Amino acid sequence: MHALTRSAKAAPSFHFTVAKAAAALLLGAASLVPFSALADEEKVLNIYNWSDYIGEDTIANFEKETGIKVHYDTFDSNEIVHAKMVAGKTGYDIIIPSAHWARLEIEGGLLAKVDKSKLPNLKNMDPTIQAAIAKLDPNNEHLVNWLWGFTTVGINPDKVKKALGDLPMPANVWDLVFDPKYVSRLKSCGVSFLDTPSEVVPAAMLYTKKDPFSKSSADYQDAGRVLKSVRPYITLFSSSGYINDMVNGSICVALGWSGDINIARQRAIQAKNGVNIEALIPSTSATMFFDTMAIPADAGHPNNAHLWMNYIMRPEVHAGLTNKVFYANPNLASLKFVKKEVAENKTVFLSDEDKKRMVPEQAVAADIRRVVTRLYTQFKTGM
Ligand code: N2P
Repeated sequence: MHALTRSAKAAPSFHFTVAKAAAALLLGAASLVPFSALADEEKVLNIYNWSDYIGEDTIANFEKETGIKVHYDTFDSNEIVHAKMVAGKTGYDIIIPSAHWARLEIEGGLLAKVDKSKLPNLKNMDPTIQAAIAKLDPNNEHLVNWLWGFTTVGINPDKVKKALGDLPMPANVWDLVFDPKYVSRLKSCGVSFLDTPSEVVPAAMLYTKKDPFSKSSADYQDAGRVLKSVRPYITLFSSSGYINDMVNGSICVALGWSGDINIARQRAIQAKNGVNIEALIPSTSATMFFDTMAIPADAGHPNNAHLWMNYIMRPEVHAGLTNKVFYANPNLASLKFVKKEVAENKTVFLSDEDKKRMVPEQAVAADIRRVVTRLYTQFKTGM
């Protein structure tokens, strides 16, 4: 629905630009007019981002400064963005998929290369993170990191301890969501799983000590068994609403994303409702994601998209994202603008030691994506 609205809005600007280019050609002036001048864009920018994933005044400040009107839509899984990108004509100028999904879009020719001459603030980016993303986007030609984090378990420790009774907290936090011994007890206080195959299945793969992005379909069988064994105890599938469900106490355990769980924690603190929430760092392993800004190849406002990317990479703007949503940013120069309690939160900026145990998310080919989706659907529908 959103995409349709957006396409309809974006269409005139595209035709406008084409019409201008055609007029310039007719005048025989094309060779004299640089493309950037031809692409004198209407002051609009269409952004498609994850929900709960932006700073307090990130958009308002950009609009004020540039006079560009931002249209902002949200999603809560890579699968949704990818399906829209494959269908084409999304109408978006900036999308923010995880790098491993963006990789598939790069391979499909669906993303434009960034013009680095328009992105001087790239100098602020952490070379280690740039290098990690370059494994999926050689030379960082298409993607600019927005934020990064990891998939993990969030708990309400008071409710969890009460529900577990005589069973002590497990050493491996993943037992709380993948071992029926624990999950069956936690059902009474509410257990939530992310509603997305590409996050839940790799977590279950790690639990069975398999490569979470294995290319061999046989490797997925154990994960399927684990998921099936806990299905009766899951009370909610959610990739965004679970934040508030943690805050209001209707779930006590979530397989979720690090920052989202910290957002829930912050909201409960602000609400002073007596609900404690903790993001856990698995002592075993977890998948780690890099969500990245990218410009669809058919974007109607690529200049505005570059202005946005460069704006985000300003130290205080990037810090503003982290301060609000508790995901780490890749901007070394921003760290002095990150609030002390956020900078010191080890579930936001992981220690090097914790980071070493995490597995960066990888792109998998279509046949494996089908295996993952089938397995997840069977799990969710209880087949
Ligand atoms: C934002 C969740 C983004 C993390 N709510 C998943 N890439």
